[in-house]
Amino acid sequence: MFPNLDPEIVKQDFPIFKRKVYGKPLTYLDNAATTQKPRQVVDAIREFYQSYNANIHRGVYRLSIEATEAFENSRAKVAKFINAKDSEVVFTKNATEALNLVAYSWGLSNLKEGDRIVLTEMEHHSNIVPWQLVSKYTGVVVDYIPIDEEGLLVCEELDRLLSLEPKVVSITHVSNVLGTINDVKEIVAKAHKVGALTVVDAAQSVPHMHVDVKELDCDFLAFSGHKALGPLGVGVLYGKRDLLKEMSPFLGGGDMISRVWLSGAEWNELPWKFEAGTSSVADVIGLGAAIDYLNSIGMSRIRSHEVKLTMYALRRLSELKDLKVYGPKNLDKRSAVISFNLSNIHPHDLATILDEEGIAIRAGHHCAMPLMTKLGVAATARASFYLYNSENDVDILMEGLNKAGRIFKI
Ligand code: C6P
Repeated sequence: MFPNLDPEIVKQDFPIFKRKVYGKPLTYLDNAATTQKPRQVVDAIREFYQSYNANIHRGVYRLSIEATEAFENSRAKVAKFINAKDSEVVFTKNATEALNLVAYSWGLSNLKEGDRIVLTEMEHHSNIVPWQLVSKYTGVVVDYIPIDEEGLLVCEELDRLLSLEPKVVSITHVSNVLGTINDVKEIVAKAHKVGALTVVDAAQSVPHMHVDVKELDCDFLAFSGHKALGPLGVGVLYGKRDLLKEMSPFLGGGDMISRVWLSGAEWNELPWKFEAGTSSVADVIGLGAAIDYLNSIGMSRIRSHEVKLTMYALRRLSELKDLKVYGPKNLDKRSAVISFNLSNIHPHDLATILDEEGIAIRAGHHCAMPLMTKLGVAATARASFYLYNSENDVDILMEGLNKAGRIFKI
């Protein structure tokens, strides 16, 4: 057994926690939106620009060779992290672009009017709108698996929708609002039984728990580097090699071709076929450093730290009367994301009061408007934790919420 993770020690690796917000320490609880970056990631990016900044896959000179090696080395790290082959890891701008890549490149060539796609009511807009666009272009029908009172998928409805033999099942691994962890492995197995292609939005899972694409057996999986300690501007699409091979490119341009004539072009090998134009090289290298950092701590330690912290936060939040928490009660089925509403205080007012205390939470619809409609609210407040958050951060949040309660006289 590894010793428990000590968030106060972890915090020392994150320069941002040295700053003050309105003269107070920063209490950062918006990790589902983006995470802070450790010194090791910032250093890797600085090192690239200071020592070997060059374009990749093009130059035969030393700097370009070093940049290409570092870039491809990051790919290998990402591949190992999720148990994929290097050629199955495509770098994109973010999870959103990765999901759009599947919808456009696979969806538009393989779907036709009357076909069905299954999503869930808890999806982020990034896993709804691309499929709605595909529906507009092709006439496919989009079905949604409903959620129950606790924010869990209704299994009977999943089975009913699968009996209609959809061509695609695209679901989130972890909800960015409810924190629900879906049993992706089981859903993928069921979807494959009816011949559906499976897509997993892993934006909120890969940074927080061990995710193995072979074990899940999903066809595609998407996530963003910036939610996993990496820099903004780089995301990942994993795809099974045979599927990626058959697909047309998403974007055309430099680097994604092997030959071009005036009358046509031949595509590059995988994965470069899907990486048109100059990549965000420094960010990819920074993501590699982020993965090294996560590995040095260990994903299972991160997950167990978050489970304990979520349990503590839920217990402390339950002290507040008139506070409604959304999402599953069972901690095995929830991540370190807690959405809530305090009495009738608007989440934006709440977030503003907390901000004065140096506390960063998110308030709004969280890019999940259909889910807000289902929950019967316009918005929620949301605190989301990561490896550097501690019980002390939860206590500071509680003080802030108590202050808001006093201001609004609840
Ligand atoms: N959710 C949040 O505050 P991008 O923007 O492409 O890096 O990630 C999109 C995305 C896709 N799926 C899920 C489940 C997500 O949570 C997100 C991003 C952020 O909840 C920003 S809206």
